Amino acid sequence: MYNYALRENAVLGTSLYANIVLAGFTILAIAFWARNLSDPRTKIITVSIMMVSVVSISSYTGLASGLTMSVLEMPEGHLADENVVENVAGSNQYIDATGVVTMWGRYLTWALSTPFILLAIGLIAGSNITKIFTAIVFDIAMCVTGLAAALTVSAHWMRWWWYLLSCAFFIVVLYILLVEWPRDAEAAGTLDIFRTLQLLTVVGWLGYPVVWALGSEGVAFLNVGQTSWLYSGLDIITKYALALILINYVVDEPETVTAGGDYGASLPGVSPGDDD
Ligand code: RET
Repeated sequence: MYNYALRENAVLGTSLYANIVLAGFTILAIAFWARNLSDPRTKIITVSIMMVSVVSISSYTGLASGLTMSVLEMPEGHLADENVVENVAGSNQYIDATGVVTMWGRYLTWALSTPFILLAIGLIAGSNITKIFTAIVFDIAMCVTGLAAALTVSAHWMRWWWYLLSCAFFIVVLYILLVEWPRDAEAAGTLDIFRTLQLLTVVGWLGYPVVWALGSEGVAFLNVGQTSWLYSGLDIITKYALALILINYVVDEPETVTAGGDYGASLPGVSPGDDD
């Protein structure tokens, strides 16, 4: 796997190595920048956003070592077949030409990294545990059904049915990001930073289902290397850029994030223990 997918395909290889370097840099930058924070709420936001890069460096190491990618025999007529032949030129002794390289480790590790993004944004917005929990569980459901879409080989329609399910769960996450959390952030006084994080997240995250559909696992308009670079590019925006912007804010204005006595509540007058 490692031999033909990475050694023979520089585009694919660099899409992974670039992220290992950036994730490492982001972890160190966060540790350095946030070293003087003392408030527990700012610290949990910091650890949460640092975990995104911790998962990411492990995830990309898994892909780069060949551990979490496989060649799957797609259902009859999958359009990526040609691309695969092109990708394994010179080393096709390793592979059946109808197989498609599937980086299933990505979908698996998104289930572990994206919840931390939502936890950090939800806490910045001063939202309550109900909404944060809802966003996170539907996000995990989205990633796991995305994994199922990528790994299903029994029929094309089955792959796309998983894809649709995943999109349905994604809509719940988008609803919370677009409708619920802005109200909470306004009440908490963090609307300015929330708007920036919301824009990066909503626009960035919408790119993933588009790349899946156009990529080597969907209609195969893009080959494996192009698909992987697009995911890696989106990861750079939605993880590292977002983390650095968020930490910069938390370090500059820890008192806004602390949100006073209403800690975690989203409605005026509701006590934190009285979560609806
Ligand atoms: C899939 C395919 C099925 C339909 C949908 C998807 C959405 C994926 C998203 C991923 C976000 C990943 C991030 C990773 C950073 O670590 C699984 C591609 C809706 C939104 C932000």
